[in-house]
Parts: sequence; C-alpha cells; structure tokens
Amino acid sequence: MRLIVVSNRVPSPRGGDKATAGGLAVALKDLLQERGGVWFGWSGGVAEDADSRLRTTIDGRIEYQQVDLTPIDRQEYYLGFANRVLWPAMHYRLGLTEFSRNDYAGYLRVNRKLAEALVPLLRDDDVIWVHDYHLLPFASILRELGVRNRIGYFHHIPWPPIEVFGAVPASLQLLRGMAAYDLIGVQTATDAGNLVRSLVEQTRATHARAGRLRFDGRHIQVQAFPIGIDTRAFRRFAERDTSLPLVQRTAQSLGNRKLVIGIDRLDYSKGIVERIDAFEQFLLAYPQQRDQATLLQITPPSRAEVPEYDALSRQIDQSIGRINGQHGSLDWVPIRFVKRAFSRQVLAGLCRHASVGLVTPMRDGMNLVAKEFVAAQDPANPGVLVLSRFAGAARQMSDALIVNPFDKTEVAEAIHAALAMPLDERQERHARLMADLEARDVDWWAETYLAALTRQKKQLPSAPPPPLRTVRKKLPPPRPVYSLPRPFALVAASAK
Ligand code: GDG
Repeated sequence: MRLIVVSNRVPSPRGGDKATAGGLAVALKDLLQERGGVWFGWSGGVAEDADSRLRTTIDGRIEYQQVDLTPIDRQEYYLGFANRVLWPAMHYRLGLTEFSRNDYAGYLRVNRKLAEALVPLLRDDDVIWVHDYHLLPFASILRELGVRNRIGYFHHIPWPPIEVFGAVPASLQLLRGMAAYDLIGVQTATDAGNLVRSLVEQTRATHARAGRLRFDGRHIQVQAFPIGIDTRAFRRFAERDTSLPLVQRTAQSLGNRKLVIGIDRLDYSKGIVERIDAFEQFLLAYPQQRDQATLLQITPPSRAEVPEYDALSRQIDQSIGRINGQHGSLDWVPIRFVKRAFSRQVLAGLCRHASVGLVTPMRDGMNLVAKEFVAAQDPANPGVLVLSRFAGAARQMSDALIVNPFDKTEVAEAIHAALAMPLDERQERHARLMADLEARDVDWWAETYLAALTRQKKQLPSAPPPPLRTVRKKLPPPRPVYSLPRPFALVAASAK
C-alpha cells in the first residue's frame, strides 16, 4: 500500500525547514519519511502561465509532486472561497464571510485541476489521504474521473452545526461531494455530530451499521481523531533550548517578573484581541500583580491579503499601544508583542520559561500550541495552561484551567489563579496532561486514522456527480427540520 498525502500547500522539499514549519507540516513530513509515499498539492508558487504540469522532487522516501497556480486561481480558490467563506463559516463567524460565485467557481476549478493532475500518478493499491477545507470536493472529482481507491479526508478546523454551515450558499453541494470520501476524520465528537447531522438532514444520507452513513450507494464513516503533537521531540527541544542565547536574553530581560505567553498565527479565530483585553482586566482587578507579570504575545502574520486580517492586525496594535501606555512604567511594559515567526526551538525554550500559557481561541479545531506548551514544561516546576473551552484541545485537556474567552473577567481570574497555584497542584495537573500527550501523540493520530482508512472496503463509485456549473434550479424539497436559504444547485450542463 502506498500513501498519497494531498494538502493545499506542499512545503518546499529543499527548504525542509523543521525550524520554522508549523506542527502539522512537520508531522506529515515525518509520517511520509517513515512510511514512504507521495506528497501532492500546491507548491505555493503563482505564475501567469501556470498549467497543471507537476514538479517532481524525490527526497529520501518522499516523492513531492507540486503544482503551481495562476494568480486568479490563488485569488478565487485560496484567498476567496477557502479563506473568506469556509474559514470564517467553519469558525462560526458568518458575519465575516464574503461569498462570491466567481470565487466558488474558482474553488471548484482548482480542485478539478489538482485532481486531474493527480490521476495519472495513481496506482491501484494507493491510499489517498486528503487534508483540510481547501479540498472538500476533491474526492468527488476523483470519483468522477474513475478513481476507486480508498480516499480519506481529515478536517483540521471545526465543523459547525448545519444552522451555521447551511448559510454558506454552496453548502448543500459541498455536503453531497463529501459522500465520495470513505472516511472523514474530524477533531472532536462535536464536529463529528455536526457533520453527521448535516449529511442526514441535508442530503439523502441514512444511518447504516457500525456508525456509518449510507449515501448514493456508498458507505462513509465520520469519526473523531483528535490530532496530537510530536510530544517527545517538543519536550526535548524545550529541555535543550532554554540555553539558546535569544531565550536566555529574553528570560533575563524579565527580571523577577513572571512570563505569561501567547503564541498564535495572526487570526481572528485565535482570540488575540480578547486575550489582550483580558490581560488588562487582570491588571485592573489585581493591582498588586502589576509589574509582577509580563504577557509576551508572539504572532506570525498570516493571510495578509485577506482584508479581515489586516484590520485585525491594526486592532491588536491599537489595543496593545493603549494598554502599555496606560498601565506601563519606565521599567516595565505589560505586553510585549512580536509580529514575526521564531524557530520551534526558540518557542519551546520560551514556553518552558513561562509560568502561564494563554491559549484562548474563540473557536479552534484542536490548537497544537496548547499541547506544545504543556510538553515544554519542566515537570519539577511546571507552568499552568489557561485554555479556551472552544478549542478542540479542551476535550482532552481538562486539567488545564478551562475558560470562556468571551468572558474577560473569567480569563483574568484564571490568569491570577494560574500565577498563584501551589507547586504540588501544578505538578499533578501537568503529570496528568503529559501522560495523555504521550499516549495520544501525532504518531498515534496518524496510525489510528490510517488503520481506520485501510479497513474501509473498496467501493464502487456512486453515480458521477454533476459537472461543476452553478445555476439556480428548483430542488426537490429536502428533509430539513428548519428552512435553509435556497442552495445553488448543480445541474448537468445538458439540463440547462
Ligand atoms: C489548524 C487548525 C489545528 C506558531 N507560531 C510559530 C509557529 N507556530 C506553530 C505552532 C503550532 C502551529 O504553528 C499552529 O497550530 P495551531 O493548532 O495552533 O493552529 P492552526 O495553524 O490554525 O492549525 C487547528 C491544526 O490545524 C492541526 O490540526 O490544531 O485547530 O486551525 O505548531 O507551534 N511555528 C514556528 N514559528 C512561529 O513563530 N516555527
């Protein structure tokens, strides 16, 4: 069996930069290096004359297969539909969605372009593992092109209830396309429940044996596989890397003050503005703690061309400027804010120095930083994790201080409780959290998922999905228990 991993972005094989890559890219690379296989997807490159030609690079046991996109592909598929519709909607933020039919057409077009580029590479025994929301319709296009291999999908971000997802104009078509996968993995049982309910209520899916769904003559399984981190590697980084000059200088510059740390990609789902407000609330509510703790917020920029991210960046700058101006003193700045990426080694070393890890997303699929913070701690004198109940990680990490990020007073109280927590309680909580991180690490996640995928029987493709044209058509009445905006139905080109 050969493993084909398909993801929106395939990192540069040569770069191979484990120092700056995110947790998932490192994990997928390790997985493929160990098992051997193909890593297929967009190179990140954009060229006016980009066609579907593949760039092949072999590095160890990994065969990288990369495709470039045109500027319009990138605009419509990536910046448009994926990141201005699916990302906010999946994070329950319908107010931030910006739907355009052109973007949606571009999303489908790029999925097709990628699927057509992959087909010639496929062998009968390949198992295909597709990652994330950029590629929801990918399997349905592969099926249409005659692919009968097992195809799995893993959804890294939350799956909201149909009352939210149903507002996405293309939601019904996207849900129907999901039936072409054999196994759909999500982060939590809540996500699985939301997706199953969406499929049953909005498509013709019915419950079948062993927790599966039956749809268009095929069986699909939807199941939670909470993603883990490379716990051992991150702990080792942290043990070694407190001695890195940058980490040491940062620790010295704090004097005797305690370090509260936040590490997040610049994204509105991560609750950075709300966290900063909660830290101010902490300073106001506990004036004796002023000058005793510093929040270090590390935020590498992302998706800078999406307007909502630019607005968020300015909002963070303003809040921090205001708080530092009002509460700081000549020799103490309450919030240090760094808008750039650091190596994983530096992050691990800083986490080990921190007394509190603030991980307070408004909504998050899992949140790997929560797990990395715990893995980096010194078991003899561990810091405390303050964790949003809306991160998938909260399901597994009940020994963190679980907070509602919408309530800044509650977060301020949790920061105070974390800073004051006695050593024995910190040790006990950390030991229990760490035991789970070791048992359910990233290898456990990948192996459990792939074992479940290879257990699926090869199935005949269902009737080919209709071609990718969106036109308004009256649909037969679905079976929803509530009404939804009328979807843009797909109809066969000939039925026009
Ligand atoms: C998606 C889902 C889900 C951060 N700053 C730097 C840096 N990072 C690394 C972290 C961590 C990764 O990036 C971020 O992972 P998260 O899980 O926190 O968030 P997303 O990027 O939104 O990931 C999420 C995840 O997929 C996996 O399924 O958990 O819910 O949204 O590993 O350490 N890495 C480096 N420098 C930085 O400055 N090198």
